[in-house]
Amino acid sequence: MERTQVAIIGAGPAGLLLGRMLELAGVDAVILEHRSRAHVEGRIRAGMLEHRTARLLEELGLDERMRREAFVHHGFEMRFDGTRHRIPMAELTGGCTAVMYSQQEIVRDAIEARAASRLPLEFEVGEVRLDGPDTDHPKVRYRVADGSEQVLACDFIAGCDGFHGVSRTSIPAGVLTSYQRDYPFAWLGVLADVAPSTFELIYACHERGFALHSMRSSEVSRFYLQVPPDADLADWPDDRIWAELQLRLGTDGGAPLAEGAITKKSVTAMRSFVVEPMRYGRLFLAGDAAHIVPPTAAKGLNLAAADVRLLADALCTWYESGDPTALDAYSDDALRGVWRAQQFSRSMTSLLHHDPSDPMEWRLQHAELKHLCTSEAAMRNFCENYVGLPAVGRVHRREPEPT
Ligand code: RFL
Ligand code: PHB
Repeated sequence: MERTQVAIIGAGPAGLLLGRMLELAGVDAVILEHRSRAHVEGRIRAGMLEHRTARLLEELGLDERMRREAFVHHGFEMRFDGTRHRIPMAELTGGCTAVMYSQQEIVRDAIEARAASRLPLEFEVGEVRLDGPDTDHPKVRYRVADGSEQVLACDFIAGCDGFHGVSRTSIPAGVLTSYQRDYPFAWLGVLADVAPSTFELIYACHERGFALHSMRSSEVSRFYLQVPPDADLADWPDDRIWAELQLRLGTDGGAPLAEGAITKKSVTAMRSFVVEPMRYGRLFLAGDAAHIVPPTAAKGLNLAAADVRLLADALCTWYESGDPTALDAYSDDALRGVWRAQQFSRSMTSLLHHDPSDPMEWRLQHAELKHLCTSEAAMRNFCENYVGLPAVGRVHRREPEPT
């Protein structure tokens, strides 16, 4: 049987950033991931980092490529009724910016750093099972490539294995309360080999549905289109996607979007989901394992980073002093930020998406959009939520070895 201090399930952003924080504090951890490294590094997901998430990457020394390659945005644009409205986010929030650096790049940088530190990160493990998470001696059982079973004894388990992982579902029925809302929309996400037609993000509320123009680099654009939840990619050939983007993102007299080869398409369901508490004995849930937000406000990845910052602080405090207070407070502390982000993500989703079965909602959305784009107080309130909460939790550092 192997032993470690913290067994981390999942090598997404939550698991990898937690691993890095524990490394800096000198706490041992093993990360177990059931997919291959190529799969994890190639998964296209979120693209916008809040100020606090970008700062965390700096504190963790994972910012070298981000500093060179990311775009820093000071504002964004809202489009409706054929008109454009710039929201000067940084000006309204005391300088908070949004950093465009994709989740995939963060994952690559964190995996590379862990490999350089020669710390355990096992890919393609099978049949992960949690054994006694409510006892003082939890274990994780899993299968490795040759089919043999491994047992990892640990002090704590961090369930960072996303919405479909085993951690949350290992908790006995009745322990957790879950809250869920599904939306009558989905997002068709597209990557295209074309220079962005905008420097800042464009959010469009159109009667044919929401659209977003984002970007990944000076050569790659990212677009999203609201589609029905049962949308089939086969019904979305490239020319239909471009025609729809031109319509929804178009403005009166504005230049059309530059078009290019579409290299990836996928449909993502939209859901709000939270479980409480984010703990069961010595198992702590973090990131998508505990909560899902609809993607409109780009909070999913940022919440995952905020959770593990708190969790790492609490675990390191326990290892340094034996004090369990922060571990006991973890779930409540994390959930405060989660519910704040849930509320804003739902409200931004309702503001910008079009439900054709509800004409009254359409008029209400327009009243709110016009208010948002003309009242400084409304803009400031929106931006305060959009840029996210301040970081909570300390990044611990191992005492330097005496020389
Ligand atoms: P992740 O990224 O899902 O990572 C979990 C990891 O755990 C692994 N895993 C297991 N490992 C071992 N044993 C098991 N039994 C396991 N089961 C699962 C998985 O392979 C994976 O590597 O969760 P994490 O770390 O909490 O990070 C959260 C973010 O990934 C997520 O919130 C965002 O990506 C959400 N999201 C988006 N957020 C945004 O802010 N903006 C976006 O545009 C955006 N687009 C998206 C998204 C999520 C998507 N998913 C989940 C389908 C687009 C998609 C398609
Ligand atoms: C993205 O680039 O993936 C993105 C950006 C901003 C959002 C949502 C998604 O609000």
